[in-house]
Amino acid sequence: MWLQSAPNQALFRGSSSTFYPIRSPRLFSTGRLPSDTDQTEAEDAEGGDDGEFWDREVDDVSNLYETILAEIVDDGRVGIITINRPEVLNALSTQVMDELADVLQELDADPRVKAIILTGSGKKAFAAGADIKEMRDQEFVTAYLGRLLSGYERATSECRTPIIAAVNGYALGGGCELAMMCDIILAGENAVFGQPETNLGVIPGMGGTQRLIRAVGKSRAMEMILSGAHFIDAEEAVSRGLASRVITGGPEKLIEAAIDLAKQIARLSGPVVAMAKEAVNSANDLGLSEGVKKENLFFSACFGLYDQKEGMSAFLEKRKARFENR
Ligand code: CO8
Repeated sequence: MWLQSAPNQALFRGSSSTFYPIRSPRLFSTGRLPSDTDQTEAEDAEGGDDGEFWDREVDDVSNLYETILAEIVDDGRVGIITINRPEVLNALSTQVMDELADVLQELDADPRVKAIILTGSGKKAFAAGADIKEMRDQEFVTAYLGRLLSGYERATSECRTPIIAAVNGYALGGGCELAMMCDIILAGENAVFGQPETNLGVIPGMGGTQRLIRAVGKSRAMEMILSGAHFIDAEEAVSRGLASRVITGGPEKLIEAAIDLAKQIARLSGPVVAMAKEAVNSANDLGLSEGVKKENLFFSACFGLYDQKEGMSAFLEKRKARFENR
């Protein structure tokens, strides 16, 4: 688990893009998680959001992962997961998928983390698909009974925290599927989405046949999957609704935009955002009337929250809401 002891390699991306050692909120010497109120008071006392809050007495944390980097930014509210195999265009090996599933579970379980960003390292790829070298010698029985590369499906479907894919470069095969399993896709100007599996004698294996058709329509999805070609660039991805925005200016700008978006989500009430996410995702799983019923139930549930009273009172009193995630 990444929030436990070992030589410190994990990184903390400060507001100025400097890297600092992670100061894990789980390891506060008080043995409890600080609430947002604690944090705001601490920030106020220390003159703002400059990271000093995290310099209180805590243990350093390590990153036990070998194929991904895990970072915490925005004072613990935003997690960034970077697939870190640039030499093979971030190909998704079993180890990558296991580590992704594991860190995602960790971040989702951390009550301070309100949004998660998933990206790939280097300038060329988000992920160029499952690791072909690793897959080549698989047999049917080992792939089927071993649930080859299937851990992430569970990890994302059970994740209540919003996940933003920052897609820089190739998102092919499993990489495209991985991006589509996230809640929002931001496309760097060089993003390329495609499902070239048929070229390799296989078909998409992580939801591509189901999610691509919903994202780009049957004809375009069929064209891509059956031909293994005719990839989608960033502009087309946005025009078809596969991605929400194109971010120009390179990988740094893309990450900045993803962090800005994550921060906007993170300042809201955690349970409200989680219910909104689940309600929207239900549209893919349920029929219209069942989906609307579920939405209505969640909507009603919001009125049991302190944050609903706070949000509406703040609006009427013309002040900023201070949500407490309850
Ligand atoms: N697996 C393993 N290695 C890869 C992969 C991959 N998917 N993609 C690239 N690499 C390696 C290359 O072998 C190369 O390594 P080396 O330097 O040792 O030769 C290195 O990355 C750089 O790649 P290229 O030299 O090919 O770079 P180019 O800029 O010339 O081309 C491409 C970039 C077009 C992206 C090209 O690398 C390519 O076509 N890659 C394969 C794309 C692909 O077919 N992806 C689908 C894989 S199958 C799949 O994803 C099934 C999903 C099933 C579900 C799994 C869930 C995770």
